[in-house]
Amino acid sequence: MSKILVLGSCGQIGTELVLALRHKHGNQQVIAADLRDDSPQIINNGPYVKLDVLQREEVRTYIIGQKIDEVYLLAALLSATAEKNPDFAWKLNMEGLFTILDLAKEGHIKKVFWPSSIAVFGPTTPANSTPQHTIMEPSTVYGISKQAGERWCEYYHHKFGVDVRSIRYPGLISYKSLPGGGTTDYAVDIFYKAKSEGKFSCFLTENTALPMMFMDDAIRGTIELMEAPAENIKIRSAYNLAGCSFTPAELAAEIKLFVPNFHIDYQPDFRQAIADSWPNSIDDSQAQKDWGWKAQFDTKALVRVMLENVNS
Ligand code: NAD
Ligand code: AKB
Repeated sequence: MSKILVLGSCGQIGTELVLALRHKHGNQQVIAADLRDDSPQIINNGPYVKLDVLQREEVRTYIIGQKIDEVYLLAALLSATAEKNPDFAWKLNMEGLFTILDLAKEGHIKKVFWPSSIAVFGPTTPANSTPQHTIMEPSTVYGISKQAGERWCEYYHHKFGVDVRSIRYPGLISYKSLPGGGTTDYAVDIFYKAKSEGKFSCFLTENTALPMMFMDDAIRGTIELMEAPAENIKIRSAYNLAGCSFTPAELAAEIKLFVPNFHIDYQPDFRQAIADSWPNSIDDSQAQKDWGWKAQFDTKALVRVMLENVNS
């Protein structure tokens, strides 16, 4: 039985990933690790350790001592927060990755998951149905760190045989945990405001289309990728993965079907430039071909589930 460590486990993805992995492998097999300890959902139902991914020696000692087989490295600064603190974003987003890749290279870890993002694409990338292989000139510090991370993952795989796997997640929509400082966060916040106030002020313009995905699809995709036979994983940088794609106006129109008096207005801020540099939609045919990926939630389905589950 594999012993799994999720680093950065108390955030938007980690909370749901830990629960899903514990359901699959057993609670004691999946260790949650974070700087934070304010996520009772995962801290109370299995092992938790306070770890700072920037403390390389501490992380090494813990992973070697606990005989960890698989690491999911989620700790990072997301796009909007990273633009406010570029030096630290680069440090956090890169140093933890090297610590984990080196442990895998030395044979201490068998498998690594490290998430990339649609932020690896930039203003010169074809914006519609963005292909797996295309122009990648990211214009944000977050995107630059993700693109560099992808290159290093591929390098460690080819050069040292490290079994590292990755997904370019779109904006993730969830109700079990809140998002942590991204440009796509509006598409979660809108549901809380629709239910509690019946109105929402959006920091992107009405026609800004972005790739998005419901969290259940993202978690299932992550686990399916990690369980796929190694020989099927042809991409060792990161896979494009598509869920759905919508603009704030299209999302608001879907919400109005359930909340008829819902009102949205638009007050774009610095996040508009980030969103403008990202694709509108993603071509994920390579992931479909290599390991059978298929999204289950379209925009209508995720709107219904979100409105049923967010607290007003
Ligand atoms: P999040 O901000 O919600 O969670 C990150 C977690 O990492 C937090 O709990 C935080 O406390 C922890 N952390 C931060 N610094 C740490 C450190 N030094 N040591 C240990 N833990 C630390 O982020 P998320 O949305 O869960 O994203 C996880 C990963 O997925 C990130 O790499 C992110 O770039 C990537 N991603 C997320 C999305 C999305 O829409 N959520 C989309 C694309 C990619
Ligand atoms: C963000 O908006 O920064 C993230 C992402 C798409 O990487 N949700």
